[in-house]
Amino acid sequence: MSKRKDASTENPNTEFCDFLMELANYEKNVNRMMHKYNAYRKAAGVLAKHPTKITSGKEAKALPGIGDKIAKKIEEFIHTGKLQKLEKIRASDTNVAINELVKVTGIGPAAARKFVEEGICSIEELRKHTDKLNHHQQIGLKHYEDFEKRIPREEMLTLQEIAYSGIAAIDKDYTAKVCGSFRRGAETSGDIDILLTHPHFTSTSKKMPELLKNVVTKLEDMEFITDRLSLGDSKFMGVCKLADTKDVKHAYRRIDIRIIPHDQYYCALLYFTGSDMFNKNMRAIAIEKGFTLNEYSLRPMGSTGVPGEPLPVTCEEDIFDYIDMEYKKPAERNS
Ligand code: 8DG
Ligand code: CA
Ligand code: CA
Repeated sequence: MSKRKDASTENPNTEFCDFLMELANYEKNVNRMMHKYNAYRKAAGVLAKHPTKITSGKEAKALPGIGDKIAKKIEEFIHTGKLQKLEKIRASDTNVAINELVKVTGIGPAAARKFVEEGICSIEELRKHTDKLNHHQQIGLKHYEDFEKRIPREEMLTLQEIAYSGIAAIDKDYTAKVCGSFRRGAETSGDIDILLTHPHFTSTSKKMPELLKNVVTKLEDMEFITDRLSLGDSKFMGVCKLADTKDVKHAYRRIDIRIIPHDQYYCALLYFTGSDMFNKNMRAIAIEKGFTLNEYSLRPMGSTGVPGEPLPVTCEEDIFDYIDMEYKKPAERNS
């Protein structure tokens, strides 16, 4: 049986998508212009789905999500094989340095710029100045190479099994679910995203931070979680790893665990399954239909523009039903 082709080789517009994503990351990491970041990503997403190779700026502009400015860039790229704007961006040492430093978890655009201003312009330089890094950034740097690697689905399945068994051993009433790209069926994932809920914890009950802390401690005792990056009442960010055998050395992996009030679980499950482009599109549809949708709830919008009470939701399908959208399985939510 032939292997399924890589998605990138199937996309005739890969070159356009690549330069749009490079511009997107530049706007996010260097300029902190999230609107531009989102506009470039949206255009790249539209082109990634387009079945034929775009042959002019005009053709691109006819697609939803592609405006005048992006169409002009596509036109320039078609005619010259490159983009002046991108050449300039790549020629700036500051831009290149910021783009490198933000790859370390815990270093955002602002921290990266600060390091660059202090003359710390590369991962190698950072390693000489670990005293300037906070705990999260130090762990991020320590496992930098591992965190850059994506996690094969096979390994995700093993990681899931260990996490689930640890959680069930504390209290069988927990519900835990690995979401993110894994739940969408991805062949590789960037990290492990676990949602946790418990019937005793609801949006109207008191906070129950021990529900999350107990899970983290248990997974540490099992030597599954190896480091904490941050632990709040509702969100844990950390590091985990499979036990090495004499033949196999495993990589350190990023893991996020969130505890969700029981009545908000399905809105959170939908949100944290993503993709985030899918979420943006679904939220826009919800607004068109007179609702407001976020990671906590789905609420009807009153005529005064004030959202009403959260609607009862007992599964993901309910959310699609309310906004009159055809149900999409997680594997169909990749863009
Ligand atoms: P990956 O880890 O395999 O690279 O992809 P992912 O699982 O889809 O992305 P993620 O960054 O781990 O985020 C998990 C889900 O959270 C994502 O699929 C959708 C949701 N999400 C948004 N917006 C954002 C956001 O701004 N940041 C993060 N971290 N997650 C977001 O919808
Ligand atoms: Ca993920
Ligand atoms: Ca994540």
